[in-house]
Amino acid sequence: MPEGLIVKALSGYYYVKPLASAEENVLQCRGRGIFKKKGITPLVGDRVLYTPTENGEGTVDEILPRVTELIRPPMANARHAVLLFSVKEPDLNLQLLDKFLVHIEHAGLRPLICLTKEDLLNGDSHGQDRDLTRQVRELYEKVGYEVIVTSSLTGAGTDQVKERLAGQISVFAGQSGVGKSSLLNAMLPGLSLETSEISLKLGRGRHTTRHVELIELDNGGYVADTPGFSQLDFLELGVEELSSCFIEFAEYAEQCKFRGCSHLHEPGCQVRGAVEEGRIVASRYKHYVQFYEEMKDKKRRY
Ligand SMILES: Nc1nc2c(ncn2[C@@H]2O[C@H](COP(=O)(O)OP(=O)(O)OP(=O)(O)O)[C@@H](O)[C@H]2O)c(=O)[nH]1
Ligand SMILES: [Mg+2]
Ligand SMILES: [Zn+2]
Repeated sequence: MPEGLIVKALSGYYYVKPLASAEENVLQCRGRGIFKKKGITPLVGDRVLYTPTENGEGTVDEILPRVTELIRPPMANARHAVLLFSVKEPDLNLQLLDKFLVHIEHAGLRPLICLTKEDLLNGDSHGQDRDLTRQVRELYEKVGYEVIVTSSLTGAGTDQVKERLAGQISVFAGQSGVGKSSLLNAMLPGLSLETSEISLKLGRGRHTTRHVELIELDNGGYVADTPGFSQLDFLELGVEELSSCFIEFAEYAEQCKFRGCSHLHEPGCQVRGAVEEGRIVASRYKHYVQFYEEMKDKKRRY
């Protein structure tokens, strides 16, 4: 049975790209009946074995083991998550950035942070926005993440992002209007994903990009452009797992006086000590506490 990659899932069909030869076209497939019975859903990003059928379509017969799995957007085998946040329009939202990072760490993907629309800083005569952008970049680099500042208009940083995506499946995530589709268009000449003005988006209250689809880059990478989400919740994440998703807490958490320290009130908490000494950034710790309370709240309600 030939092997393929699901690049799109829509209305009960899976679009499978044959992996044996680069020339073959994407094949429209149904999933085998047994999947439904067993409650298995093939996902975009799945490597599958398929059988071509007489009518020019095919069936997905087997799903190969997954390396990673995301619930929202529903996709498998993504290695990198590119988190896009615009320096302006919409304004940077660090709480949301930290929330994305928690989810990405939990799912086992490698985050890459992109601060988009760098060109908008040029109109900033006092340099305040530019300073803020620099501070944010330094903040997250200190935590241990890679940060790339980009502009789809000038092309700044776009090659650098593209290089990171070579040979792997990645997912683009970020609020509606931060420029996910625009950055992909800038990285791939000839691609023309639909984009739209933020004012239109807000007016319609919906996203321009509406389904998950893998886009093939010319360097062996595949990227899923996703509908931007502005809200995430923590249902699938246990509150006791939260602190390990703040990667810079680890070295201090090991030395907390109590095992299973929540880093909120316990005496001898080294994480809180590190915050006080400025070794852990205050905004990160503040968001940790907010998320912790949010999760506790939810538990009580459900
Ligand atoms: N100045 C400037 N504007 C940009 C840049 N990138 C995107 N935009 C504009 O920002 C708006 C939103 O861009 P999109 O690419 O549609 O944003 P998106 O993140 O794909 O949005 P959704 O698909 O709704 O999630 C459009 O008007 C773009 O022209 C940039 O680098 N600089
Ligand atoms: Mg889009
Ligand atoms: Zn602690």
